[in-house]
Amino acid sequence: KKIHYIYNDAMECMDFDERKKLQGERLRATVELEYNNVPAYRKRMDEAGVKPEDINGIEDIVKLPFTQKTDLRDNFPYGLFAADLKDIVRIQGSSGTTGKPIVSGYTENDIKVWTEMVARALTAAGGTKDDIIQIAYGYGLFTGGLGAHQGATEIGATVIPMSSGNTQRQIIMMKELGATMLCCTPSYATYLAETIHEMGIKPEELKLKSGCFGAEPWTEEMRQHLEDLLDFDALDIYGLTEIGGPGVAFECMEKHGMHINEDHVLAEIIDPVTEEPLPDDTPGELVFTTLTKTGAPMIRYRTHDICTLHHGTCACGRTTVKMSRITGRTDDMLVVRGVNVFPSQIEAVLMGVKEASAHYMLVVDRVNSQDKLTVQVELKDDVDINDADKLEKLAAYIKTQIKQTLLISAKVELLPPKSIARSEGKAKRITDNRNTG
Ligand code: ADP
Ligand code: K
Ligand code: ZN
Repeated sequence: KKIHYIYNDAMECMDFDERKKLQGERLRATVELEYNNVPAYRKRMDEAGVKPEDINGIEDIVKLPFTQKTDLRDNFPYGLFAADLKDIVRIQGSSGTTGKPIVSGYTENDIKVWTEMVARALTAAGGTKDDIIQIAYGYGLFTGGLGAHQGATEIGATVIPMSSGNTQRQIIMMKELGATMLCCTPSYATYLAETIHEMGIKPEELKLKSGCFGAEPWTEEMRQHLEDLLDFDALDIYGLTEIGGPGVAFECMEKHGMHINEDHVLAEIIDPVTEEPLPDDTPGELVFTTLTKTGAPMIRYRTHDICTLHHGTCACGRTTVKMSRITGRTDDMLVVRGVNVFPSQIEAVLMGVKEASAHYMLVVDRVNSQDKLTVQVELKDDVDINDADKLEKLAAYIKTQIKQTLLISAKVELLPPKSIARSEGKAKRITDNRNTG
């Protein structure tokens, strides 16, 4: 039987109607704050003919205009801040996975809120003050390192602030210090786990019991791979700089969707084209409105992340809405000859092929005005790379699997073990050569 720990019962297990009321009040306050302090958003509301008085409950959110990533760029750096700089105590920035960097500002209260969101996530992963938490997310402008650090400190755990990189040293510290939890990107966790095995260290020589992995899309198959390698619980954690960093949503031990911290953010799913709200369990673009942020609040911020929402009471006792894994970000979606492809779909296929390692790259070229997708698959150590006949059959098999699952034809290129660059942060899974001359 799974054991569930909850950090803030009152907020995480709140009655549905009571929460809606709280969200409605907080939404109104946020809209007032934006209207009065952020000229760019006030202008947008005026153009849409909506005033703060029109917002009397969460149903009214559909009246409000969206905020886009381009708005953050156009108003860079401080144009969308609702607080005076004297009340801003921290700047964090997006890691710049796609395009120009953007920043967000946090008041003292925003930091408190964010810290508690991560504390809830770590608690759900079984974290307590008896834990030794190794943080291998990068520290810096990127929210991963400091976010996890603050949350781990909040629950009273012993923090090892390793930051990312220096893989051998990470592992020596993990073993010698007896780290019980690990926080980093899932791709770095995979790299660490595989290196642990290569160093001849057995999972039972470590004290790891769980880990919170996020900041990039990953799959159920990747979870299985990680849990097999390290014999622990690998949980998903989600967040983004614009809304408050990691901890916006997190998995409980049910491992079936991430609980959204609904007392602090309001989530919607919309059709990215028509911008109409979509019902539960229907995939669409995730949109967030912050409910308690005062530094740089965001109203109907379009994340470009694709997932589903599901309301209900979870077996863990939480009543907060759950979001599914992110299948991909629209920025990362490849359109190959009219078919949408996310790296996570290819990952799911490859993880089912026993000769394929967890490392891959999608390369897109335009040849004679036709898109061509090549899937580079790194082979596992034990595959005989000199057996040309076997490799040819294997490539054909993977090609068929991709065709059957994604309905696209891709060229499959098998690469020798260790030939694809490892990631210490967010993995790069796409090389798009189409617009580079
Ligand atoms: P960026 O990656 O855009 O430079 P951030 O560092 O703020 O900016 O990262 C936020 C983004 O990372 C999210 O919008 C989402 O695309 C991705 N992300 C974060 N956590 C997860 C997760 N658990 N699963 C999938 N994607 C995630
Ligand atoms: K300040
Ligand atoms: Zn749950």
